[in-house]
Amino acid sequence: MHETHDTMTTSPTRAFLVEVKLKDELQSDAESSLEELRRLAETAGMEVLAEIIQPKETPDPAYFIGRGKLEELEALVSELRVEAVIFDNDLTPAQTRNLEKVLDSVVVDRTSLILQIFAQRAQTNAAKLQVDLAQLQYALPRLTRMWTHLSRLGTGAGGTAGVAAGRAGGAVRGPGETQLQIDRRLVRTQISRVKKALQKVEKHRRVQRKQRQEMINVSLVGYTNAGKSTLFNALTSEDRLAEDKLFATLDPTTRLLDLPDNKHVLLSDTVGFLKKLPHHLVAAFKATLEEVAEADLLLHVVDVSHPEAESQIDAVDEVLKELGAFERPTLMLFNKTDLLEEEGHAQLFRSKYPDSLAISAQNGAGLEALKDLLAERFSTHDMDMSLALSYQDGKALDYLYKHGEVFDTDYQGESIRVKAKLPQRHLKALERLTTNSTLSY
Ligand SMILES: Nc1nc2c(ncn2[C@@H]2O[C@H](COP(=O)(O)OP(=O)(O)OP(=O)(O)O)[C@@H](O)[C@H]2O)c(=O)[nH]1
Ligand SMILES: [Mg+2]
Repeated sequence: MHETHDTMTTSPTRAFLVEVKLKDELQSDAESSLEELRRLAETAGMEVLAEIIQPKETPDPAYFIGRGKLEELEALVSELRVEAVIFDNDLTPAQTRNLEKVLDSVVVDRTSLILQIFAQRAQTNAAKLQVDLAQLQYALPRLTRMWTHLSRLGTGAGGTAGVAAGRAGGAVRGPGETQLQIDRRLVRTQISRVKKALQKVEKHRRVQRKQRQEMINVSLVGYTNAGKSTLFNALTSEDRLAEDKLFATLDPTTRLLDLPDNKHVLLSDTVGFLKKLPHHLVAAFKATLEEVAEADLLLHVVDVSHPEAESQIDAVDEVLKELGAFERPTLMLFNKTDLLEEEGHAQLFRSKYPDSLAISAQNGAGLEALKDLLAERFSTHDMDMSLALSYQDGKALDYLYKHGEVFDTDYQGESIRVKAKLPQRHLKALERLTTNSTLSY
């Protein structure tokens, strides 16, 4: 008995992948999207037995896939003893249910697969809360649609699909509707509870970030599996989880990075991005990705050996836009150059992005050049200035001593003449402290 249980939990779910290539989609895009779905399924711990692509003008309203193809699929699913059929396309709850009935298997779409992986991988309280929020928000409209669907069938919905089927329903305020209202209220209450808990986490992070604001902040961003954590480890001698799986990293981590000339910056490793990343998930992760929106510099890591490198860059840019971080200064890092057969390949990418470097996080190529570049970039951040400082703004002088270099002070009647140098990122704070003084650069 015990043994059976063990095998059941350790043997991976037997999965079958399906992609419906709609009329505007290129065959090559469909193929690479399916390949990514395979990696997602494997990341979720499944074993992918087979896959099919069906070209189809428009989706079938009831099953998404065409009826003929569905019959084929049904035979394969039973022959291969498939436990989960995964669609690369987003399915409506009704389509999911219809398919499950015909195929006698669990049916999952891309969005819920991604949510599932995030749920499996969330380690910290913050990540768990964010995934919870995304899952609840994903569920809420589905409850509504399920109700619409069931009420149209004239059954009293029992909250979960299929329950209470056959009961007389369809009344404006029938028992089914009440149940649905209860379900929705429960989900909404849970959403606001999770949001409150998240606000606390955010507050804590904000305090941490404030402490870090005195430093230069650099964030690693990029497509999942591009090599961000490997680079983070190589640069900071950290031992972060880096593995050949999608979404190895969910929580941002920040470490001090030593640069030449005794300079230091803070480096953050963040969650990887993906094409068609569920909107709820991006929204939920916005809080922990504030480092990205506020970074002094983004290091956009690209797996330049990947055939889809170009479109992965675009996908990352899309998410950055959604996070309000697209306008941040960005250095492109073309990684995994050790895997390239032709050197010219990385050069081609570099010529498109002048602000870029070719590196290999694995064998260390280009990392010294990267550190030099960062040191150089941030050394030009100091601003020379002279001030006629009013005595009321005495705090500004303390601030200059603390964060910059004061060359000269001359105490005069009404004010103090000060010559100083201050890193650019402190200028705003200084300006707030010098409302009664004259500041010139
Ligand atoms: N050959 C080669 N492999 C690399 C290089 N950098 C990273 N890898 C490999 O690529 C895989 C993904 O690396 P990670 O560092 O986990 O990637 P990531 O961008 O942090 O991924 P997520 O956290 O999932 O978004 C691992 O198997 C690494 O060993 C490189 O320069 N060359
Ligand atoms: Mg990572």
